[in-house]
Amino acid sequence: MSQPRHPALSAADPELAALVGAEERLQADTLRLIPSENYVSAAVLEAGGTVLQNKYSEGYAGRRYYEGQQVIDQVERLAVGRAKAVFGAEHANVQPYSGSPANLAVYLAFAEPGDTVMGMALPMGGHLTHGWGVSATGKWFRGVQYGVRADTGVTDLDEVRDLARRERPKVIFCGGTAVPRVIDFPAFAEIAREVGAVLVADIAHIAGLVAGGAHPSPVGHADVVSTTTHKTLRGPRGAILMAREEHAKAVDKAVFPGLQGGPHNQTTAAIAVALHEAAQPSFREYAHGVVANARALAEALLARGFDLVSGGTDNHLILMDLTGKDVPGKVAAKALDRAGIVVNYNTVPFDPRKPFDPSGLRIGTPSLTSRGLGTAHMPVVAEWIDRGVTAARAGDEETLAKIRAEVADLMAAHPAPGLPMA
Ligand code: DSN
Repeated sequence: MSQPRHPALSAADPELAALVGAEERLQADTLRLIPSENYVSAAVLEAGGTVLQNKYSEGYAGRRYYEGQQVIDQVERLAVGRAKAVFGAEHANVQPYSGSPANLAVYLAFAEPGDTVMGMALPMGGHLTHGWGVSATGKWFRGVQYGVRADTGVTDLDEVRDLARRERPKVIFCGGTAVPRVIDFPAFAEIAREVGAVLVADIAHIAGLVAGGAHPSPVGHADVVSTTTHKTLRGPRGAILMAREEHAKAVDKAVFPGLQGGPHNQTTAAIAVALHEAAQPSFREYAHGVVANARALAEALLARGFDLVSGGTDNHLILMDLTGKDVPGKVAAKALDRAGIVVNYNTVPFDPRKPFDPSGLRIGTPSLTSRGLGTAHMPVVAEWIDRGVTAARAGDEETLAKIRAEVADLMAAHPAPGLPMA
């Protein structure tokens, strides 16, 4: 009998081991199009499962509140040094537990409760933590929100400037979770400078593209750069805050002791590994491949009569408006899931439907590019989506099952990093 993939776990807790195995099979067999997800390498997985997790290390390298930091200090210094090198940043903090705490730390560093803050509205493609009402950031601060133009689907920088002049926010966020176009960091920086605001570039979605030179960098334009590490950057679930040197102390104090306790050292190690991978020439190819695939997929979808917000994409993400297809986003997303194609149902700008039952689908190419799929595969992916959406409208489960088998065949030919081979 062959050795189980997780022998200790299988022996100690077969129930949980079976669930991990089931998730591995699901990730191996399906076409994962959620733009904020990816496959990490086996090396990143290993680093994240090490005994580094046994160690407490509140504080920063050389200034800890716990002894026994001979190794952890080196791990954190390595991760910080690599973050600074990959992004060209003056300062980096690798301790935020994830994107939301990282952004909360930014508020703690640069604003007082009740201050005005500005960000892109969530239904327009922003993020909860950019001052949206249901988030602590919209409850504890006065969030004013910009959007996109109805005619172009692109961020309206005139609106941003007018709003900033009128509202005088302390902090301006740019970036988001459903932004298919290049973010104009120099333009945002000019607006922030004019009104005396701190500019925060949230590059969680595009960090890997920035690292690989496939999207312009905010470094040198934004005062603070916030990113998660597990999306296009292909690292573990975590986050990094980067800043100009003048803001280094404020950012560090806000993360610890302002917001968090001990850093998750096993995650710091895995971030260091991911950054090492991101510094390799092959990662540049990966980042450009993600964008090339997204463009090819957008073109193939447009050719099939799909309506895409902003008319296409410049990055890893495509926002599909299904209004003209006469099928709600959620119905389509659930049908595609049954067909082995994993997507988000998502609001589109000015969506007449509710967020939990919106008009759109959000898809992206980071994961499929990690599996080695290229532009030649994108017409096939578009065809599956088209057939899946049509089947969703018709309630045609037979077609969904056929697509699922076709997807599984292609996935078997393109094993995912970090997962067992079939
Ligand atoms: N949940 C992330 C996403 O899917 O875009 C944002 O936090």
